[in-house]
Amino acid sequence: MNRGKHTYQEIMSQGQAWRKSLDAVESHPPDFIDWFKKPWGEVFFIGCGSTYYLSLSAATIWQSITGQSTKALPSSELWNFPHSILTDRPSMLLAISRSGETSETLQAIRVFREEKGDDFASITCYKDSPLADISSHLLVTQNADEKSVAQTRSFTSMYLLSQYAAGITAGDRELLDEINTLPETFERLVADYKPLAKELGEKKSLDHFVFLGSGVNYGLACEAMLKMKEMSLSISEAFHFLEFRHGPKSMITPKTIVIGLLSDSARDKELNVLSEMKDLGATVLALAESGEGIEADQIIALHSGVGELARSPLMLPILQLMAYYRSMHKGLNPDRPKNLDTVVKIQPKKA
Ligand code: F1P
Repeated sequence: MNRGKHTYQEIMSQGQAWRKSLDAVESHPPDFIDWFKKPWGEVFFIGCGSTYYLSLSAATIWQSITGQSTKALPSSELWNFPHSILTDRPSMLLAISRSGETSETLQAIRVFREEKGDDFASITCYKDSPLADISSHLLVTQNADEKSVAQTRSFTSMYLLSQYAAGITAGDRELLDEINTLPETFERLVADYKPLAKELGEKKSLDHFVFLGSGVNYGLACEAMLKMKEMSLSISEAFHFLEFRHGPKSMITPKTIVIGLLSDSARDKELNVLSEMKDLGATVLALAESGEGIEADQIIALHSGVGELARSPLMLPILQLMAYYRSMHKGLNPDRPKNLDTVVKIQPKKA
């Protein structure tokens, strides 16, 4: 058995997948840009698991640069509680799904269409899927489909397309130019920090992984937490940076590693949290644009040269690798995590 072969290949090919997806949308821009630009009263991003976490970060970017009021929700919330979510304001829905087959996402779209009509768009990795079939406004990644259960290159490629969609909607050429530099930065980052991902992933003395992020980085902290759980069956949690002080820090032991995805906007406050956790005995890993002024056990300096919204996909690859190496070191198969399926399909109850 070639344990972990697919996961490793999918993580390492992310830069190429990003390049292909960006080149494809830039050479054939979607014909519904004007529809994106309508004066929506509310924009909703939905997804499940990884794609819900993607939605959290994508919604932050969308609102920050388009100015449209934007929320992210698990698909199941919109499906089951539409009246506590939808209002009479003109609303656009953006559904994200790697497979394009997840029942909750398809059901949420059905409910949205019943309540609000056909103003929805989708981002997926599969152009031949039930989601793609019903979506007249569709963005599809290139070379980002996966054999593994846990999303890696599919996540970041769909996330890049959401950044692209926000950029064209806002007419923000700077953001579009910035995301175009990410594939190259990815290659450098992985070359520089793969050994650190292996070292930390294989550290037997760690048994509790805490991922902290705020603003655009919160959804990414959640996704890193999910990767560690799915691939390596380790106790992992994610919190908004400053929320960690409000109770969860009581769980810190010498076996805890606190991994901080630092923003620019709240950097000083986030650094204070990391110092405090270090004083409480945790190992601290910081990911930031630069390592200047950071006191941590280890630092991953992105040196992307772009703004915090554009650079955010770069937070993930080294953390995905850390989860991969931990899984391999524990003798598990990261391609096929325990108890999980690639797609969750809810079967109707038999009468
Ligand atoms: C979402 C998802 C994944 C998870 C698992 C089950 O699927 O929840 O995040 O890792 O594989 O499916 P999708 O709607 O994005 O295809």
